[in-house]
Amino acid sequence: KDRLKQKSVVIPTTPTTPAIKHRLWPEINRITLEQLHYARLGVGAGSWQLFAEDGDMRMYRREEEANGLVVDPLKACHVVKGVTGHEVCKIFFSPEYRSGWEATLEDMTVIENISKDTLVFLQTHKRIWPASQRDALFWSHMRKVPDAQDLWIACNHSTEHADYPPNAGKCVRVYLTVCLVCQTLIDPPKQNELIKREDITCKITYCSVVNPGGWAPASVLRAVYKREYPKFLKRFTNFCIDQCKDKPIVF
Ligand code: 6CM
Repeated sequence: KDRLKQKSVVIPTTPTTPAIKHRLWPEINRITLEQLHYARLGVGAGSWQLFAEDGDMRMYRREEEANGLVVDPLKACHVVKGVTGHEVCKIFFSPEYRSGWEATLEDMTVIENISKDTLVFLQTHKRIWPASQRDALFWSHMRKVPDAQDLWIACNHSTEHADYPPNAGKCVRVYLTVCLVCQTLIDPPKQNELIKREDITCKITYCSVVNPGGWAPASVLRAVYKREYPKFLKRFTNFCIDQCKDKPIVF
């Protein structure tokens, strides 16, 4: 009887965040799960072309246009030692770290604090000649993936806000869907309390689709992406390593 009692633990399959009461929740939940599925497909299916490689980092893109604008989907994978998936997703999600790794950023404001795992951001990005400056308004959500081993996701997706209409000032609004999916691997396998940073590896998948929202010359944009995405992933992962070293491991 006691053994039966022990086994009847309820494992939540839907998140228990207070964000579930927010009007955006159905969209946040749907896009996050879609992005998780899309990231886990890898680059086997679809005609992904490798455009950057550095150590364990691989970056792939597909050339696509929508209404004459470049919207090339990007997928990248990387393997980083000494950090957990939870730590990496937390750093990607949290506003306090953003200026430490986001090189294209000019300004960032949290315009809505939905819950500790769900925020709405307004960001302005540095102007890239000869196009207009861009801004982005998006919700951002992070969660642990249930029924999987140490798997975390952070997902960003453009949204609207009555107080911040698009294209009202000097900026053109970009539209983005981005996800970062991270899994912690432990080698050699050990009990929790004995694990050191040198025993952990984080497998990262980053996917991004950005619509520039208005005129931007295709060749310049593709050249910018080719330069900026590898720079971002290297800078971001080095930032994570640096932030986490000498701190207790957060699984
Ligand atoms: O995912 C990344 N960063 C997140 C946190 O900031 C978030 C933001 C993404 C914004 C990406 C838009 C950048 C602006 C693109 C300008 C395009 C128009 C210029 C015209 C040039 C001719 O998801 C990392 C994003 C790394 C981007 C390289």
